[in-house]
Amino acid sequence: MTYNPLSELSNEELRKIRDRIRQTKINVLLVGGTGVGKSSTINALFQSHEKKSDAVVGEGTTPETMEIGDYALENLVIWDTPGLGDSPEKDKAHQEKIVDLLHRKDENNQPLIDLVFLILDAGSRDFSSAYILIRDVILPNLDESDQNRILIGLNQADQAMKGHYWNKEENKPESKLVERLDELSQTVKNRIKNDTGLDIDPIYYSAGCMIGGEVLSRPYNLQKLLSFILDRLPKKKRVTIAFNINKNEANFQSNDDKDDYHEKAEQSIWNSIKEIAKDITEKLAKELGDIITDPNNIKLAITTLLSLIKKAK
Ligand SMILES: Nc1nc2c(ncn2[C@@H]2O[C@H](COP(=O)(O)OP(=O)(O)OP(=O)(O)O)[C@@H](O)[C@H]2O)c(=O)[nH]1
Ligand SMILES: [Mg+2]
Repeated sequence: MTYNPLSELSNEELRKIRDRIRQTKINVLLVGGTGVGKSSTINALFQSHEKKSDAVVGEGTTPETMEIGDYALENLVIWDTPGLGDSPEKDKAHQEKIVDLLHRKDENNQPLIDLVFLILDAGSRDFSSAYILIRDVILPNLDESDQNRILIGLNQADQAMKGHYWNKEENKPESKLVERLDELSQTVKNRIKNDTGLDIDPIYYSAGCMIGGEVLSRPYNLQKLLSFILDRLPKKKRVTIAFNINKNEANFQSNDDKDDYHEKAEQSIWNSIKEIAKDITEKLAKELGDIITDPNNIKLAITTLLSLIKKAK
């Protein structure tokens, strides 16, 4: 028998938690120039998102995909806006779409968009259209209380110096590239602070690159990115992300060592589950709190809970 940290919870309690999670939707608005790696980022982070219709229809999908389809694909909505910067006319139309989305409300009359994820290409020198987008399009259309909903990613960290100083074997930047990436993050941060007064720390990462099944570069700092995404979502919604994470754990292995991003994300998801439980009963929240006295058990508790919830249809 494997150890089940949640064996003391009743089916009734699990069902209630499941129903809350099922009712939750996360909407992410993805913005950025053409080819910065918006699609690659989403595919690396999340479970076969682009196969949404396949998974829902169920034709030719594995049972696993179907299972996720029941929860994840219905619960995580990515608004992948077409790349900006192609032409002024097209940009104007895209901007209108962004403004419209930012003003939409969900069924609880809360802003529909939980997170605005702006992706930049770390290899680029010119971020002027991104600065304009934040200053003139995104910020004026967000309530002041929602300004922490913006996340900036600097993708293609491996290519920030045209591929130089990227240690392929260890899959991480050499010190010269780290310096460049830190400098770049600081420049973007300062500029946005100057323009808008907003404090945002951009995260540099690589979504990785696969062409024709061949891995040309592996993902980097994705677990860090994930933990920052979780941080910016409303607390009770964070657990929903857990259903959507890409099962390919290798994608999340290489990260900078400034923090333990796996632990951070697990903690965040567990707290989210406890917040949901608190809404059900204080007693349930306390039970969950009592279950985990050893932080090393959090991961197991989350996995167990998620699989129990999936089974308890
Ligand atoms: N080396 C490297 N290549 C990357 C990375 N991320 C994306 N790419 C490559 O960059 C190209 C563009 O990536 P996409 O994900 O299609 O970019 P996009 O932003 O969705 O592009 P549009 O939808 O056309 O605006 C692809 O060839 C990717 O494989 C990365 O982190 N490193
Ligand atoms: Mg794309």
